[in-house]
Amino acid sequence: MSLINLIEFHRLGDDRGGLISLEQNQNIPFDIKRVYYIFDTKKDVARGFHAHKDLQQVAICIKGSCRFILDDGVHRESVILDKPNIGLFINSMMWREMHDFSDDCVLMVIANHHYDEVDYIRNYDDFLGCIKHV
Ligand code: T46
Repeated sequence: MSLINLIEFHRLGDDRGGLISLEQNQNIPFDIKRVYYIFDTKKDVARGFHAHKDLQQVAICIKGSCRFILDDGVHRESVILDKPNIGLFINSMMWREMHDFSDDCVLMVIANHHYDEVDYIRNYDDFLGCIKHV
């Protein structure tokens, strides 16, 4: 089974412009507790390099593009996000890296919990250790 789980959002725009609506437990598959966005990124500076013990998220590149790597400790897959109507579902216990940000990238992330540093696993070996104990 692929690690890349994409959600296609219905486009509600018309000849005045684009419009996409995100609703909890409708096209976003969880209760929405937090939204954050990453911008003013640098092309050669990668981000992420962590997993979350419990957090589920949907990442949407609402402008520009970036590349995600997802890694479940066994398989590693890559996907380019470059469409505002496509969301990448990122489950808990999934190592993620973000690379190749375009200059104009705006990456919006919807999360099912408030920010909690305790939920992060920021060391890859620790992540592998946790996977083995699941
Ligand atoms: C993720 C990927 C896709 C907060 O205080 N509140 C927040 O809601 C977030 C997301 C971050 N922060 C703080 C924690 C760090 O001191 O902002 C700083 C930068 O966060 P971090 O280095 O974790 O950022 P990224 O871009 O590596 O990862 C982020 C999310 O943190 C993470 O959950 O899955 O985007």
